[in-house]
Amino acid sequence: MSEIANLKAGLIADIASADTLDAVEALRVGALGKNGVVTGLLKTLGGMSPDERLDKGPPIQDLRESVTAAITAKKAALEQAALDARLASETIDMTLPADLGPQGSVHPVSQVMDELAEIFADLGFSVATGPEIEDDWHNFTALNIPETHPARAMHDTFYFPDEEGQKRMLLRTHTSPVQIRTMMTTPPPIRIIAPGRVYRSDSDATHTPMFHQIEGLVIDKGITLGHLKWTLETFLKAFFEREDIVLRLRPSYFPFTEPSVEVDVGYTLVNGQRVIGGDGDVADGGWLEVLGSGMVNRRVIEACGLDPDEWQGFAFGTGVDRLAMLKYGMNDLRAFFDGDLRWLKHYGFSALDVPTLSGGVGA
Ligand code: 2NM
Repeated sequence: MSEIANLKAGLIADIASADTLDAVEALRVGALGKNGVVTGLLKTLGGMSPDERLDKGPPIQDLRESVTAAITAKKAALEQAALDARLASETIDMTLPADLGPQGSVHPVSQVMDELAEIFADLGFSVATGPEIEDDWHNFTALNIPETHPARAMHDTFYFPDEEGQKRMLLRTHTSPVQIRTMMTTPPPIRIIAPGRVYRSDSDATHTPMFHQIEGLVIDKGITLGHLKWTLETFLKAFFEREDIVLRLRPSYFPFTEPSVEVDVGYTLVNGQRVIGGDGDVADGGWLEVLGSGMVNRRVIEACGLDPDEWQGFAFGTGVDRLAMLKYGMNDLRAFFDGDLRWLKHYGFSALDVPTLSGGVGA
C-alpha cells in the first residue's frame, strides 16, 4: 500500500475510534490544521512538476476529502448521540399530576353574575352597562320618581357636592338608568339585563352601602304580564337548578311600573335551613321575596321618546348578593365585601369552572 493510502487508512481508523468531540477536534487539527499532516502534503503540490502533480495530486486531494468527510460525519454522529442521551435522561412524565401553585378563586358575586348572564343569554337577552355616577334625571326623573319621593332624600342617596351650572350628580341607586339609556338610544324590540354595582346610604347586617343588582327589561309590541311571569319562572328554575320552583305574584307599587308585582318563591325547611323549591303553603315551608317587577309605566316609555301605545314591556330587578346567599348558603352580607381570604377560599369558585355551575335553560 502506498504511503498516502496508509496515512488515509490510519486517520480514518483514528477518527472512527474517537469517542469524544474533543478527540475528533484534536485529530482534525493534527490532519487538516495549519501544521497538519494532510495540510503538509497539500503544500508539497506547489513545488512539483506538472507531471508529478498529475500523478500525486489526485490521491492527496482524495485524502483531504476523505478525512474531512470522516470528521464531519463523526462529529454529527457524536452530537446526535449526545442529544439522544439528553432526551432520554430528560424525559418528562406527562401523566404526573401538575403542581398548580397557589390558586385564587372567583368571588360568589362574580360567579352568580356570570350564571345570570348565561341564563338570560339563553333567553335572548344581552348584557347592558352604564355609568355608576349618574345624574338626577336618568336615576329618578325618567323613572317617574317624584321630587318628593323618600328615595331622593339626602340620607338615602349619595350625592356629589353641587357644582355651579352643573347637573346634580349622584351614585346610582339602582341599575334602572341603564335601561333608560338603552331605551333612548336603541330602537325596540329590546331585551337586556343590566347587572352592576349600586349605592345606597344604608349599613347593617343585611345592607351594605354598595351592593350588586341585576335588572331586566323587555320592550316589544303586545308584551303582557304573562310574558313576565314565564320569563321569571324560567329564569328562577334555571338559576336554582330545580323544576319544582313555585312563584307567588303579589300586587305591589313602584313608580316605574304599573301594575307592579313582587315575586316570592316557595321554600321548604331542610334540617332547619331554608331550601328554595316547592309550594310555600305547607307546614314546613314559606315564601321568600326574590324579585320586584311589573309592566313598564307608560310615563317611563314616553320619557325615553317612545310611543307607549306602540311599545309595551316588562321590567324586573333583584339583588345579586341576595341571590348568591340564597343559592350558596351564606348568611352575612357584610362578609361579601370584607376580603377575608378564609371566606373567599371557602365560598369562592374555581376559575376553571367559570362561567357557570347552573344547568342553563333547558330545551
Ligand atoms: C325593579 C322592580 C320593578 C325596573 C323598571 C325599569 C325601567 F327602566 F324599565 F323602567 N328598570 N327596572 C324595575 C321594575 C326594577 O327592581 C326591584
